Amino acid sequence: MCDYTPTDEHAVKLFQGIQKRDKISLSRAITIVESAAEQHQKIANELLKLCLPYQGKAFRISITGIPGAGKSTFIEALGKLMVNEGFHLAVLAVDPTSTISKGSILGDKTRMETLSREDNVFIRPSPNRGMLGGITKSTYEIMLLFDAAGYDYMIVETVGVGQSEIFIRLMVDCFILLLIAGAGDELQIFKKGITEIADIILINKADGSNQQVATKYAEEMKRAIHFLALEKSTWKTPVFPISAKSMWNINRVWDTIKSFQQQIKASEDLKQRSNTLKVDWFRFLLKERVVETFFSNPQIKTEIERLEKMILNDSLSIYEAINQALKKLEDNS
Ligand SMILES: Nc1nc2c(ncn2[C@@H]2O[C@H](COP(=O)(O)OP(=O)(O)O)[C@@H](O)[C@H]2O)c(=O)[nH]1
Ligand SMILES: [Mg+2]
Repeated sequence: MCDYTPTDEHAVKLFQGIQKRDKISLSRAITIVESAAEQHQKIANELLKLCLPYQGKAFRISITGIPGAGKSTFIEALGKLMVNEGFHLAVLAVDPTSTISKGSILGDKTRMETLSREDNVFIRPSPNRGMLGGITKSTYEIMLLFDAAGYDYMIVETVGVGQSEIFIRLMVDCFILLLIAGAGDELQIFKKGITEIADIILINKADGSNQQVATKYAEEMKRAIHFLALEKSTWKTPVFPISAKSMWNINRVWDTIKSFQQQIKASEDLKQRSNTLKVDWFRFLLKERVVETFFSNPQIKTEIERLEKMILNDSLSIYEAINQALKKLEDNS
């Protein structure tokens, strides 16, 4: 299956554990992939090479919405249906408390207590380092580990902030937007064009006295986006109300996901989109890596400090300082 000859024993051991879907091996592997330490990166590279032939095995879903929209509650509800049908599920959860607690013990509260007890489910709370609302540079690589572990579905929970939605969209097969009626924020989301990149839009908390409002809001949004996306692809983004808490319409979401999955297989334009997204994501990560390599170089760091001092005492223009910093990069290479 894989003609790559591995050299690192540690990576091979982890890989074997991952293939058995051993949760401890998976957790360790994720920690290594996320680590910036040089010896870890070496193992991570070996490990990811071993996993590469399995890329794309699992169907990738993202759930995006503002904090409090009910993403975790929804994942727990949907996850139950997946598990009931015998599927294996991996979740990357964003923990809203982890920014406050700075990754302390509170960071384990993902509010998916029932789901996390299932044998066929693996939940990893994201350390949320602030980049792109829960998405980190390692997210794509972690997904590759899940592919190798033979998960059928993976769900990434993300908080929609700024430009992050676009990057999340690049990484998954199915982008689900979770909104709540009357939050005010969704208007802003709407304007930013996020609805155009969503594959499924759900209006959550459609229960009790809120059900009518949520249903009306879903109808309005459906009309608006279908009007905007006249000649989009073969897929017409479904919009409907749900209640994650009372499990209302969650079956309908699950059915919609499955039919979207079928459509991706069958339709050329959706396949094409997925390939474009892969290349875009590669370019994005490459840019990130270039910036990181540049700023972590000790000589460049020293040079930048020197240049900043000169900018502050007006002995150098910003433009000239940029040229000098880049010159340092050329000298180093
Ligand atoms: N009434 C109602 N409350 C919900 C629903 N889904 C989530 N909640 C509540 O909304 C709050 C935030 O939910 P959570 O899943 O943590 O949101 P997240 O920040 O988007 O992950 C919690 O108090 C949930 O119990 C729902 O469908 N109906
Ligand atoms: Mg959450």
